[in-house]
Amino acid sequence: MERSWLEYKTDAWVQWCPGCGNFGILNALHRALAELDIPPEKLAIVTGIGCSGRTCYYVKGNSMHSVHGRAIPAATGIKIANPDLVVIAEGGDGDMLGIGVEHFVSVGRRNIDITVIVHDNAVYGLTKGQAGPTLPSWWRTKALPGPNLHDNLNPLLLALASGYTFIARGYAYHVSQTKELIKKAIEHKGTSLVHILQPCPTYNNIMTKEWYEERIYYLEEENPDWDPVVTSQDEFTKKIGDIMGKMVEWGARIPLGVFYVNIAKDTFEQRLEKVIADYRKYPPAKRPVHVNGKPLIDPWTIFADKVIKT
Ligand SMILES: Cc1ncc(C[n+]2csc(CCOP(=O)(O)OP(=O)(O)O)c2C)c(N)n1
Ligand code: SF4
Ligand SMILES: [Mg+2]
Repeated sequence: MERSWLEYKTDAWVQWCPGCGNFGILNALHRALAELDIPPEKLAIVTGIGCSGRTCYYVKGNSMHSVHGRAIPAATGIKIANPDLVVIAEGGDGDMLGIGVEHFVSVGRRNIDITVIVHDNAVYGLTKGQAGPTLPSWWRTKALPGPNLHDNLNPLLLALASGYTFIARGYAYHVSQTKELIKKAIEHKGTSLVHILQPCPTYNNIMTKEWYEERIYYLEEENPDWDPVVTSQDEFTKKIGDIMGKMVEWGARIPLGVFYVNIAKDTFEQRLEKVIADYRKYPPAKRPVHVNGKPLIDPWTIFADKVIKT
């Protein structure tokens, strides 16, 4: 029997402003999990801090509300400890691309099989609308005392340079298209990014629903031959110019869809298997710690040389 997305909904009161793009992202995630038939007990969702960070309370599964910018390292630890789980790290533009940007970069070098979802409203919503790392320079959203003096970074290019092997962009109010992107990202073996443009009607009075909807288009609709899949270094060299060309397109027109998929790289789990023979069978979370109640390891022997003898 097919699962209903309602199985992933919790009873928690959703504390977002009316009209917030986060509602669309949450619904897309619920529907993606249902369509992929992921049992809640097989899901681990880790969020950062921010309005977007509250998502972990609204999705049924194993969840962790981590520290600001630290969803990715927590998700990495969970995935390495138990590679049978579907692991999602989720947070805002400030969380993932500001305070947590070093983790956003480092996870790409590992190509660990987790999905990173960024809710990008270009502001720090929870703390009342300061400029986020994706707000263009000289723009002044309504809570700023003056124009933004920082340049904006490009999350897609940063992910590509960091080694992510799946990179997509969606739009929060297009629930079914965003659901499809999240499904593809979860199914991909390796580190995947779904960057989601998310209107914040309370603090971002420039990048509104109307503003986005005048600009967005889907790559495969305009380019029926669009093929973002790379299976070898040669194919990477051939295709990367077009892929990066689409990644930098931003302004009058903003492309959405899957930009890049690399299936030629080992995941971190595969790399671990090469050095730890029984890693798949006994990952850290499944290693036996006792036989008939008798610990296999005596903790006192581990710490023996640390114990101060009096
Ligand atoms: C270490 C630390 N520094 C600062 C804060 C304050 N803080 C909470 S959320 C946030 C930014 C949220 O912005 P974003 O990640 O874009 O999420 P949004 O609220 O827009 O979804 C900040 C600076 C914090 N909680 N912890
Ligand atoms: S402040 Fe913005 S991002 Fe936060 S809940 Fe309200 S509309 Fe959404
Ligand atoms: Mg934000």
